[in-house]
Amino acid sequence: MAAVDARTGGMSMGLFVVRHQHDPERCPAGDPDLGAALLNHLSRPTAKRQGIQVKGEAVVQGEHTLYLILEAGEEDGVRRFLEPFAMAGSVDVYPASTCARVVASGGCAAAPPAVDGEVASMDAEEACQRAIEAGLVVHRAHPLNCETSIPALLGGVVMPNAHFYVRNHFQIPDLDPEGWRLRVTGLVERELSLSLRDLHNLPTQTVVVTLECAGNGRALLDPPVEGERWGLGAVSTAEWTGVPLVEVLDRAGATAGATEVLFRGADGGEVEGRPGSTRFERSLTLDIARDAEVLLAYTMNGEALPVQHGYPLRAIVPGWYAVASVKWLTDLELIGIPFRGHYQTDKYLYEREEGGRVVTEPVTLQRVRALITEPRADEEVGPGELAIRGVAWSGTAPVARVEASVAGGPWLEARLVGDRHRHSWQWWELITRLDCPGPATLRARATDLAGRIQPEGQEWNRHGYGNNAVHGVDVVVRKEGR
Ligand SMILES: Nc1nc2c(c(=O)[nH]1)N[C@H]1C(S)=C(S)[C@@H](COP(=O)(O)O)O[C@H]1N2
Ligand SMILES: [Mo]
Repeated sequence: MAAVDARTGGMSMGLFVVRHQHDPERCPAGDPDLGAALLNHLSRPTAKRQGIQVKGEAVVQGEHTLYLILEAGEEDGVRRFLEPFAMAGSVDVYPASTCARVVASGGCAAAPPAVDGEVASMDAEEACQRAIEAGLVVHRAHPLNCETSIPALLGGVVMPNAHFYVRNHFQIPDLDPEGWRLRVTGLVERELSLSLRDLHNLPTQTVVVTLECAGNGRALLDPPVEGERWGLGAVSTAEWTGVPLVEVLDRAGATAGATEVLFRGADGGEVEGRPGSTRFERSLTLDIARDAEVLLAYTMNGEALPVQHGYPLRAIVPGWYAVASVKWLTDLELIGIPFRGHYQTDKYLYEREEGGRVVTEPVTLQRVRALITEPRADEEVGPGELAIRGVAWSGTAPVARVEASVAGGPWLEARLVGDRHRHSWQWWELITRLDCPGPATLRARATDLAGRIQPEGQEWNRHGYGNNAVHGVDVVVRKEGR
């Protein structure tokens, strides 16, 4: 029996590897008519009519052996489709999977992290497969964590949703939009329970905001630190639409004792050092939440928020490291004491030693940073004119200046390109020259209007947050006339 996928209402498709072998004396490919008939039988439209998708086929040279990769609803259908091959020789059918699915289904020893309570979770294998197909660099399949590849940053103002980096602490919850509500509780005059439709009927706002994971650049730290091994692609920009948080807060009415708003996600599970199950939760003081113009977003780049980015609703906290932008929101709770949850006080702190003492400071605004997206690392360039391009952003203040340096030369001011959005990265370019053949390093650094500038070297901290050291890209200059 074919399985019916509850979510799509359609048939769930399985992957099969097929091996067909025949006697060299009875090779059907040697008979022009039979060969042509088999080719036609394998044609994609013919296969499709039988509910089969041919994903790949190859003949092992000199072995009279054919391998097929097929997608189909059921094994019996595959066997029926292969009858012409069965008449010519043997047919073996193997139910199969993809590498992404095997890894994501827990090929690794660890049990999959739980989703809190009775919340259904999205098919982890599917999420991972999609990320790979979109060209994201997967760091962990379960829960899914993947970054944007730097070359993919090239071009547009925003990142297409499929290329936007994904950072999850738990399994992706799959929330039913019908039953879903945003509850507003705690120190409020009126408790609220808002459906998606209620939210759609509230005033809307659209903003272009860059999200960056506080761990972006962690993999470059020396000595290495624990945590997801992010290169420099745990950053992306999108246009978000939703309801300003203040609209909801004003309707609920904060009572006199309320000082913070707690954002609770639907996802959760076990975390080290905390009993029971922990939800993904973060708070902001009410003052900061109002000043930062927090958005409750349900649209990303004009599309419904994708599941992995927080469907049906997420917070967007402009300018802050993205840990503050809680996905899969279920509750806003107004509280009167500082929140001390795991992701607020155990993690997301800059922690370093100063004079034999451990000092900590919470991770808040994105530090100023420029990335070079063009040329790419190890690319062959020139000699002659050279265009260096990239993005730059800062949570503290708008980007004032980007400078680039070529092969150890002086800092040259780059041109800022395109529209300015307060909380979006800024494109920049510098047209210069690079004439001397051989290896060369390109570097770029940004300064913001608050006068903050990127450090030359890393500022190491125990969890590897906020590493905004100057980005360098090594290229090779070709010899003249090649
Ligand atoms: N509910 C929930 N919200 C979350 C997280 C999470 O694991 N669960 N991860 C946070 C972190 S650390 C980052 S960097 C961003 C990533 O957002 P994205 O996956 O849409 O890129 O979501 C934030 N919001
Ligand atoms: Mo993050």
